[in-house]
Amino acid sequence: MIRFLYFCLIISFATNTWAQDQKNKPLKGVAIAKKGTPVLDAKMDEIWKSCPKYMVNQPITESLEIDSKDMATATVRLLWDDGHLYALWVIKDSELSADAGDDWAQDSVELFLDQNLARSTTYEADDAQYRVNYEGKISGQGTGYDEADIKATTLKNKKGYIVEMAIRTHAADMKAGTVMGIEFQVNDEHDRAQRDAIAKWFHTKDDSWQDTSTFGKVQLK
Ligand SMILES: [Ca+2]
Ligand SMILES: [Ca+2]
Ligand SMILES: [Ca+2]
Repeated sequence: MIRFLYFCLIISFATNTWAQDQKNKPLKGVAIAKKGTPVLDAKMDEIWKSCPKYMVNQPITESLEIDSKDMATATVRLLWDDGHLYALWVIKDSELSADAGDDWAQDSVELFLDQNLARSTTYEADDAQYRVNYEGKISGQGTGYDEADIKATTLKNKKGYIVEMAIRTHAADMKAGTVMGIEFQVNDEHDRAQRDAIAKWFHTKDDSWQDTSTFGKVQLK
């Protein structure tokens, strides 16, 4: 009898632990942004250290011109406050270059944002693509893109570079619980003046620049 009760206890404990693990497990394609305001200096503020980080390391196969193990990858952390979404990128890139003529072909990171989560297949007035190259040059596209909405700083290091960016939001209700569409991308110019690899966080096709329907999501916490 005692053995049976002990057995039941173990099963119950295992089931609860499993349920708890499932509850705490991050949902694929859903990023969490904590509330906080970092200093935009390309250095990791204390608050960043407590944020979950997301891997931008999935190659777009048809755009891969180099071995995927040589491809630039990144981790991204997110914060938000009343008027902004912030992203801290730590990029691993062994060969830094901005020799390519097109901004999107230079060593750079891109954040795609669908502020009203309409998931439209074309860009609407709230949708934009924000890009920062490793030297801190800002560019972007999309119906909702305004260069005045983005500020960023960058710093090179031994393994690659860091980008800390602030995006001024205008179409999202910035409060806990709000969800926006989001995607992250790293462009890698490797050894020629052209883009040799694209790494992404969630959707592994090169169409986030024109279609918001396949973005992942960010939830403000
Ligand atoms: Ca900082
Ligand atoms: Ca939208
Ligand atoms: Ca590179």
